[in-house]
Order: sequence, then C-alpha cells, then structure tokens
Amino acid sequence: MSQRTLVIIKPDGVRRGLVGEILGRIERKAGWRISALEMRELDRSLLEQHYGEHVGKPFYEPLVEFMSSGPVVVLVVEGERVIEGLRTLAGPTDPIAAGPGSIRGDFGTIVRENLIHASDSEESAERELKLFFPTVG
Ligand code: IDP
Ligand code: MG
Repeated sequence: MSQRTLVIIKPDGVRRGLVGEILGRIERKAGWRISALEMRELDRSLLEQHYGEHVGKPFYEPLVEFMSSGPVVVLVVEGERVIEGLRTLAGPTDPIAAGPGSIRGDFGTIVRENLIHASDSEESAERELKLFFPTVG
C-alpha cells in the first residue's frame, strides 16, 4: 500500500547537524522516496493548526517556542506503508524510552527536543500534507 506522509526535522535536528543522518535513514528504506523537501521557519499560526490536538496542554507553549526557534526541514515521503514505517523509524515520543536504532532513541534525550515529526495516521498525513505543501496536492 503506497502512502505519503509528512516529516519535519525539528530545529534541534537542524542545529545539531543531523539533517543528512536523518534523511539518509529515510532514503535507505527500500522503495521509499522523498518527493518534496524544503528548509523553512514555522510561524505560530501554522504550528497551532499543525499541533491543534495539543492546544491548552502544559507542553503546548514551550513546544511552539521550540518549533519556531530556528529552521526546520519539511519533507514528503512516499512509499510502501510509509506512515507506520516512519513512526517506527522515529521511535516513541520520549527519546529515553525509544529503542536504539530509532532516530529518537539514537540521538535524543529530551521529550520536547525529539528531532523528528512524522504523521501518525492516514487522516493526519492528509491534513498535514495539505497544511505544509498545499500545492503538492
Ligand atoms: P509525537 O510527536 O510522537 O506524535 P505527540 O504526543 O503528538 O508526540 O506530541 C507532539 C510533540 O510535543 C512531541 O513530539 C514532543 O516534541 C512534544 N511533547 C509531547 N509530550 C510532551 C511532554 O510531555 N513534554 C514536553 N514535550 C512534549
Ligand atoms: Mg503526534
């Protein structure tokens, strides 16, 4: 089942020089393809739409501060079961709980600064792709 998902390399990943490492892990998965890619700075209104489910939670404000603290890399990845697959590649939200071999497990220690976002379902992927790449369709 070929799918598309939205990935964000968060500001910590860019600042720490891990863009190539993270992109390389995605590219090496057989048959997956990066079909759009851009470095951007995200503003609060886009982040509020992206993280709508978390508005009002205690971690929301610091999350928005962090996500707008520097450039990110946003990309669309296409391929077989790529939505589930990228969540596996990323690992669980808490990098200390994430296993070795996952991006969060290998490089992170702080829950907020966990290097990567990947859409969590087909519905989220569709919504997030429209939000970040309205022209990709
Ligand atoms: P996910 O990115 O694994 O889907 P979500 O629960 O959707 O995780 O949370 C979105 C982002 O908010 C996380 O990736 C992380 O950066 C941040 N976050 C989530 N829970 C916490 C928390 O308890 N403390 C600090 N930051 C959090
Ligand atoms: Mg999430």
